[in-house]
Amino acid sequence: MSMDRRKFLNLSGLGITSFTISGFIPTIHNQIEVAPIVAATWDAGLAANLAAWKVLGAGGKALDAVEKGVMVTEDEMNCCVGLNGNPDRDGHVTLDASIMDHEFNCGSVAFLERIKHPIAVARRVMEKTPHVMLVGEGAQQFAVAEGFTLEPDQLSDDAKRSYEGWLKKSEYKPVINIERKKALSQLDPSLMAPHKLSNGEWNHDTIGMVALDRFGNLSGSCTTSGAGFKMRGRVGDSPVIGAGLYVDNEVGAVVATGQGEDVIRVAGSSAVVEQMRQGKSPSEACKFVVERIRRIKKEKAKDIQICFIAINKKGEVGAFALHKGFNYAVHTNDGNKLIESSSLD
Ligand code: SD4
Repeated sequence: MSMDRRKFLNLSGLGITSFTISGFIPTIHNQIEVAPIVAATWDAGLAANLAAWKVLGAGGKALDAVEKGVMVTEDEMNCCVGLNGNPDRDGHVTLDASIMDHEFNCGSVAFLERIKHPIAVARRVMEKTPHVMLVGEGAQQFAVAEGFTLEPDQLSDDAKRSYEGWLKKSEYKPVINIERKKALSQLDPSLMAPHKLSNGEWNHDTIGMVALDRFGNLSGSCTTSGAGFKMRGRVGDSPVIGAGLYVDNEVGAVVATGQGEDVIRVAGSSAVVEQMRQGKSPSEACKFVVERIRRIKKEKAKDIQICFIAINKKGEVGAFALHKGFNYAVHTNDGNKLIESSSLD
Protein backbone atom coordinates (compact mmCIF):
# COMPACT_ATOMS: atom_id res chain seq x y z
CA MET A 1 0.00 0.00 0.00
CA SER A 2 1.40 3.40 -0.89
CA MET A 3 2.17 5.89 1.83
CA ASP A 4 -0.61 8.19 0.69
CA ARG A 5 -3.14 5.40 0.81
CA ARG A 6 -1.96 4.54 4.28
CA LYS A 7 -2.41 8.08 5.52
CA PHE A 8 -6.14 8.06 4.95
CA LEU A 9 -7.96 4.97 3.89
CA ASN A 10 -11.45 5.82 2.77
CA LEU A 11 -13.80 2.97 3.61
CA SER A 12 -16.94 4.26 1.97
CA GLY A 13 -16.11 2.60 -1.32
CA LEU A 14 -15.93 -0.71 0.52
CA GLY A 15 -19.40 -0.27 1.97
CA ILE A 16 -17.98 -0.35 5.47
CA THR A 17 -19.43 2.16 7.87
CA SER A 18 -17.64 1.34 11.09
CA PHE A 19 -15.13 -1.05 12.54
CA THR A 20 -12.23 -0.95 14.89
CA ILE A 21 -8.83 -2.43 14.59
CA SER A 22 -6.12 -1.91 17.12
CA GLY A 23 -4.46 1.46 16.70
CA PHE A 24 -6.86 2.74 14.07
CA ILE A 25 -9.91 4.92 14.69
CA PRO A 26 -12.65 5.39 12.10
CA THR A 27 -13.81 9.01 11.91
CA ILE A 28 -17.30 10.23 11.16
CA HIS A 29 -16.24 10.61 7.53
CA ASN A 30 -15.28 6.95 7.46
CA GLN A 31 -11.65 7.82 7.04
CA ILE A 32 -9.30 5.77 9.14
CA GLU A 33 -6.94 7.79 11.27
CA VAL A 34 -4.16 6.38 13.33
CA ALA A 35 -4.41 6.62 17.11
CA PRO A 36 -1.55 8.93 18.11
CA ILE A 37 1.10 7.79 20.54
CA VAL A 38 4.27 9.30 21.99
CA ALA A 39 7.08 7.75 24.00
CA ALA A 40 10.01 9.42 25.75
CA THR A 41 13.03 8.29 27.73
CA TRP A 42 13.34 8.29 31.51
CA ASP A 43 10.96 9.66 34.12
CA ALA A 44 11.31 13.17 32.68
CA GLY A 45 9.47 11.69 29.71
CA LEU A 46 6.19 11.94 31.62
CA ALA A 47 6.18 15.74 31.66
CA ALA A 48 7.58 15.92 28.14
CA ASN A 49 4.84 13.59 26.89
CA LEU A 50 2.16 15.87 28.33
CA ALA A 51 3.45 18.74 26.20
CA ALA A 52 3.73 16.49 23.16
CA TRP A 53 0.20 15.24 23.76
CA LYS A 54 -1.17 18.78 23.65
CA VAL A 55 -0.09 18.73 20.01
CA LEU A 56 -0.93 15.12 19.13
CA GLY A 57 -4.24 14.99 21.02
CA ALA A 58 -5.38 18.12 19.19
CA GLY A 59 -4.67 16.43 15.87
CA GLY A 60 -1.27 18.04 15.37
CA LYS A 61 1.84 16.70 13.68
CA ALA A 62 4.36 14.34 15.24
CA LEU A 63 7.19 16.71 14.29
CA ASP A 64 5.67 19.55 16.31
CA ALA A 65 4.93 17.18 19.18
CA VAL A 66 8.49 15.88 19.50
CA GLU A 67 9.91 19.40 19.41
CA LYS A 68 7.47 20.87 21.96
CA GLY A 69 7.72 17.80 24.18
CA VAL A 70 11.46 17.81 24.76
CA MET A 71 11.56 21.61 25.11
CA VAL A 72 9.85 21.09 28.47
CA THR A 73 12.82 19.03 29.65
CA GLU A 74 15.33 21.52 28.24
CA ASP A 75 13.63 24.12 30.45
CA GLU A 76 13.56 21.96 33.57
CA MET A 77 15.59 23.45 36.42
CA ASN A 78 16.14 20.11 38.14
CA CYS A 79 17.21 18.35 35.01
CA CYS A 80 20.57 17.79 33.39
CA VAL A 81 19.31 17.97 29.80
CA GLY A 82 19.67 21.65 28.87
CA LEU A 83 21.73 24.56 30.14
CA ASN A 84 21.24 23.37 33.73
CA GLY A 85 23.20 20.24 32.92
CA ASN A 86 26.67 19.26 34.00
CA PRO A 87 29.53 21.04 32.23
CA ASP A 88 32.45 19.59 30.34
CA ARG A 89 35.73 19.27 32.16
CA ASP A 90 36.61 22.89 31.36
CA GLY A 91 33.44 24.04 33.11
CA HIS A 92 31.22 24.83 30.09
CA VAL A 93 27.83 23.31 29.31
CA THR A 94 27.75 22.12 25.71
CA LEU A 95 24.56 20.79 24.17
CA ASP A 96 23.69 18.31 21.43
CA ALA A 97 20.27 17.81 19.80
CA SER A 98 18.62 16.31 16.75
CA ILE A 99 15.21 16.07 15.14
CA MET A 100 13.88 14.01 12.22
CA ASP A 101 10.53 13.89 10.46
CA HIS A 102 8.59 11.40 8.35
CA GLU A 103 10.22 12.42 5.07
CA PHE A 104 13.89 11.89 6.02
CA ASN A 105 14.27 15.59 6.76
CA CYS A 106 16.61 15.96 9.70
CA GLY A 107 18.61 18.60 11.51
CA SER A 108 21.04 18.63 14.38
CA VAL A 109 23.32 20.78 16.45
CA ALA A 110 26.33 19.72 18.47
CA PHE A 111 28.76 21.36 20.90
CA LEU A 112 26.33 24.26 21.12
CA GLU A 113 26.76 26.68 24.03
CA ARG A 114 24.51 29.26 25.72
CA ILE A 115 21.33 28.44 23.84
CA LYS A 116 18.34 27.29 25.88
CA HIS A 117 16.55 25.20 23.28
CA PRO A 118 18.99 23.31 21.07
CA ILE A 119 16.13 21.17 19.75
CA ALA A 120 14.48 24.25 18.25
CA VAL A 121 17.80 25.23 16.64
CA ALA A 122 18.12 21.70 15.24
CA ARG A 123 14.69 22.09 13.67
CA ARG A 124 15.74 25.41 12.11
CA VAL A 125 18.86 23.73 10.71
CA MET A 126 16.55 21.15 9.15
CA GLU A 127 14.08 23.65 7.77
CA LYS A 128 16.18 26.69 6.93
CA THR A 129 19.57 25.45 5.79
CA PRO A 130 20.78 23.08 3.10
CA HIS A 131 22.68 21.19 5.85
CA VAL A 132 21.90 18.52 8.39
CA MET A 133 24.31 19.42 11.15
CA LEU A 134 25.86 22.60 12.57
CA VAL A 135 28.35 22.56 15.41
CA GLY A 136 29.97 24.84 17.96
CA GLU A 137 30.44 28.49 17.16
CA GLY A 138 28.78 28.16 13.76
CA ALA A 139 25.69 26.59 15.32
CA GLN A 140 25.58 29.36 17.90
CA GLN A 141 25.95 32.08 15.24
CA PHE A 142 23.12 30.51 13.28
CA ALA A 143 20.93 30.33 16.40
CA VAL A 144 21.52 34.01 17.20
CA ALA A 145 20.83 34.98 13.59
CA GLU A 146 17.56 33.07 13.91
CA GLY A 147 16.60 35.15 16.94
CA PHE A 148 17.57 32.79 19.77
CA THR A 149 18.85 34.55 22.89
CA LEU A 150 22.44 34.04 23.98
CA GLU A 151 22.13 33.03 27.62
CA PRO A 152 24.82 33.89 30.20
CA ASP A 153 27.81 31.53 30.30
CA GLN A 154 27.20 30.28 33.81
CA LEU A 155 26.44 27.04 35.60
CA SER A 156 23.29 26.30 37.56
CA ASP A 157 23.87 26.00 41.31
CA ASP A 158 23.55 22.21 41.12
CA ALA A 159 25.94 21.91 38.20
CA LYS A 160 28.40 24.21 39.93
CA ARG A 161 28.39 21.98 43.01
CA SER A 162 28.82 18.87 40.86
CA TYR A 163 31.67 20.42 38.95
CA GLU A 164 33.43 21.57 42.10
CA GLY A 165 33.07 18.02 43.42
CA TRP A 166 34.45 16.59 40.21
CA LEU A 167 37.40 19.00 40.20
CA LYS A 168 38.64 17.53 43.49
CA LYS A 169 39.72 14.44 41.59
CA SER A 170 39.46 15.65 37.99
CA GLU A 171 39.32 12.03 37.02
CA TYR A 172 37.68 11.42 33.69
CA LYS A 173 35.19 8.62 33.82
CA PRO A 174 32.02 8.61 31.82
CA VAL A 175 29.17 9.52 34.14
CA ILE A 176 26.19 8.32 32.22
CA ASN A 177 22.80 7.24 33.32
CA ILE A 178 23.66 3.82 34.66
CA GLU A 179 21.47 4.59 37.61
CA ARG A 180 22.99 7.96 38.07
CA LYS A 181 22.91 7.72 41.84
CA LYS A 182 25.29 4.75 41.72
CA ALA A 183 27.54 6.19 39.04
CA LEU A 184 27.96 9.49 40.83
CA SER A 185 28.58 7.93 44.20
CA GLN A 186 31.29 5.74 42.68
CA LEU A 187 32.92 8.84 41.32
CA ASP A 188 32.59 10.94 44.43
CA PRO A 189 29.83 10.71 47.06
CA SER A 190 29.68 14.50 47.29
CA LEU A 191 28.38 14.58 43.72
CA MET A 192 25.20 12.78 44.66
CA ALA A 193 23.27 15.49 46.43
CA PRO A 194 22.88 18.03 43.64
CA HIS A 195 21.20 15.51 41.41
CA LYS A 196 18.52 14.33 43.75
CA LEU A 197 15.10 15.59 42.76
CA SER A 198 12.52 16.63 45.33
CA ASN A 199 10.62 13.37 44.74
CA GLY A 200 13.73 11.34 45.52
CA GLU A 201 14.25 10.29 41.90
CA TRP A 202 17.49 10.75 40.00
CA ASN A 203 17.66 12.55 36.75
CA HIS A 204 19.53 12.09 33.48
CA ASP A 205 21.37 14.05 30.84
CA THR A 206 19.20 13.24 27.87
CA ILE A 207 15.66 13.08 26.65
CA GLY A 208 14.67 11.24 23.50
CA MET A 209 11.15 11.15 22.10
CA VAL A 210 9.40 9.30 19.28
CA ALA A 211 5.83 9.89 18.14
CA LEU A 212 3.19 8.75 15.69
CA ASP A 213 0.47 11.23 14.73
CA ARG A 214 -3.09 10.79 13.51
CA PHE A 215 -1.88 10.99 9.91
CA GLY A 216 0.24 7.89 10.51
CA ASN A 217 3.48 9.87 10.35
CA LEU A 218 6.45 9.29 12.62
CA SER A 219 8.99 11.78 13.99
CA GLY A 220 11.66 11.80 16.68
CA SER A 221 13.82 14.15 18.72
CA CYS A 222 16.74 13.91 21.10
CA THR A 223 18.43 16.57 23.25
CA THR A 224 21.19 16.39 25.83
CA SER A 225 23.94 18.10 27.76
CA GLY A 226 25.92 14.94 27.03
CA ALA A 227 28.20 13.11 29.38
CA GLY A 228 29.05 15.14 32.48
CA PHE A 229 32.68 16.32 32.69
CA LYS A 230 33.41 15.15 29.15
CA MET A 231 36.45 16.33 27.25
CA ARG A 232 35.95 19.74 25.66
CA GLY A 233 34.57 19.29 22.17
CA ARG A 234 33.18 15.82 22.84
CA VAL A 235 30.01 15.10 20.88
CA GLY A 236 27.83 12.13 21.74
CA ASP A 237 25.31 10.08 19.80
CA SER A 238 22.31 12.36 20.33
CA PRO A 239 22.98 14.74 17.40
CA VAL A 240 24.27 11.99 15.10
CA ILE A 241 21.46 10.95 12.78
CA GLY A 242 21.35 7.16 12.64
CA ALA A 243 23.03 6.82 16.03
CA GLY A 244 21.04 8.72 18.68
CA LEU A 245 17.96 9.09 16.49
CA TYR A 246 16.53 7.62 13.33
CA VAL A 247 13.15 7.75 11.63
CA ASP A 248 12.02 5.81 8.58
CA ASN A 249 8.34 6.47 8.09
CA GLU A 250 7.86 3.14 6.30
CA VAL A 251 9.12 1.27 9.35
CA GLY A 252 9.54 3.07 12.65
CA ALA A 253 11.33 5.63 14.78
CA VAL A 254 14.05 4.98 17.34
CA VAL A 255 15.91 7.04 19.91
CA ALA A 256 18.84 6.11 22.14
CA THR A 257 20.17 7.11 25.53
CA GLY A 258 23.23 5.97 27.41
CA GLN A 259 26.90 5.78 26.50
CA GLY A 260 26.92 7.72 23.23
CA GLU A 261 30.24 6.45 21.93
CA ASP A 262 28.93 2.89 21.94
CA VAL A 263 25.67 3.88 20.27
CA ILE A 264 27.62 5.64 17.49
CA ARG A 265 29.85 2.56 17.02
CA VAL A 266 26.92 0.46 15.83
CA ALA A 267 24.82 3.23 14.24
CA GLY A 268 22.40 2.21 16.99
CA SER A 269 19.05 3.78 16.13
CA SER A 270 19.40 3.01 12.45
CA ALA A 271 20.32 -0.58 13.33
CA VAL A 272 17.14 -0.91 15.42
CA VAL A 273 15.04 0.44 12.54
CA GLU A 274 16.61 -2.13 10.20
CA GLN A 275 15.69 -4.93 12.62
CA MET A 276 12.08 -3.72 12.67
CA ARG A 277 12.17 -3.68 8.87
CA GLN A 278 13.10 -7.38 9.02
CA GLY A 279 9.93 -8.00 11.03
CA LYS A 280 11.04 -7.73 14.65
CA SER A 281 8.78 -6.00 17.17
CA PRO A 282 10.12 -2.72 18.59
CA SER A 283 11.38 -4.34 21.81
CA GLU A 284 12.92 -7.34 19.99
CA ALA A 285 14.68 -4.95 17.62
CA CYS A 286 16.03 -2.85 20.53
CA LYS A 287 17.18 -6.02 22.30
CA PHE A 288 18.99 -7.27 19.20
CA VAL A 289 21.13 -4.12 19.03
CA VAL A 290 21.74 -3.98 22.78
CA GLU A 291 23.02 -7.57 22.57
CA ARG A 292 25.31 -6.59 19.71
CA ILE A 293 26.79 -3.80 21.84
CA ARG A 294 27.29 -6.19 24.75
CA ARG A 295 29.15 -8.60 22.44
CA ILE A 296 31.38 -5.79 21.19
CA LYS A 297 32.09 -4.36 24.65
CA LYS A 298 32.68 -7.76 26.28
CA GLU A 299 33.44 -7.35 30.01
CA LYS A 300 33.42 -3.54 29.64
CA ALA A 301 29.67 -3.73 29.07
CA LYS A 302 29.20 -3.73 32.83
CA ASP A 303 30.50 -0.14 33.00
CA ILE A 304 28.07 1.40 30.56
CA GLN A 305 24.35 1.75 30.08
CA ILE A 306 22.68 1.62 26.65
CA CYS A 307 18.94 2.02 26.12
CA PHE A 308 16.71 2.32 23.06
CA ILE A 309 13.04 3.08 22.65
CA ALA A 310 11.31 2.31 19.37
CA ILE A 311 7.92 2.79 17.81
CA ASN A 312 6.72 1.08 14.67
CA LYS A 313 4.28 2.08 11.99
CA LYS A 314 1.46 0.24 13.78
CA GLY A 315 1.97 2.39 16.87
CA GLU A 316 3.56 -0.41 18.91
CA VAL A 317 6.19 0.86 21.33
CA GLY A 318 9.03 -1.11 22.89
CA ALA A 319 12.35 -0.58 24.62
CA PHE A 320 15.37 -2.47 25.83
CA ALA A 321 18.38 -1.64 27.97
CA LEU A 322 21.72 -3.20 28.74
CA HIS A 323 21.18 -2.95 32.51
CA LYS A 324 18.25 -2.53 34.85
CA GLY A 325 17.11 0.95 35.82
CA PHE A 326 15.92 2.37 32.52
CA ASN A 327 12.33 3.55 32.30
CA TYR A 328 10.36 5.34 29.65
CA ALA A 329 7.01 7.11 29.44
CA VAL A 330 4.27 6.32 26.93
CA HIS A 331 1.23 8.49 26.27
CA THR A 332 -1.76 7.14 24.33
CA ASN A 333 -5.45 8.01 24.24
CA ASP A 334 -5.63 6.02 27.49
CA GLY A 335 -3.21 8.26 29.40
CA ASN A 336 0.43 8.69 30.27
CA LYS A 337 2.41 6.05 32.11
CA LEU A 338 5.94 5.18 33.09
CA ILE A 339 7.16 1.73 32.07
CA GLU A 340 10.18 -0.13 33.42
CA SER A 341 12.23 -1.35 30.47
CA SER A 342 13.37 -4.94 30.09
CA SER A 343 17.13 -5.35 30.12
CA LEU A 344 19.83 -7.97 29.68
CA ASP A 345 20.43 -8.11 33.42
C1 SD4 B 1 25.59 11.08 25.27
N1 SD4 B 1 23.73 9.59 24.98
O1 SD4 B 1 25.93 12.24 25.11
C2 SD4 B 1 24.16 10.78 25.66
C3 SD4 B 1 24.09 10.70 27.15
C4 SD4 B 1 22.81 10.24 27.74
O2 SD4 B 1 21.38 10.33 29.60
O3 SD4 B 1 22.01 9.54 27.14
N2 SD4 B 1 22.54 10.62 29.00
O4 SD4 B 1 26.37 10.13 25.15
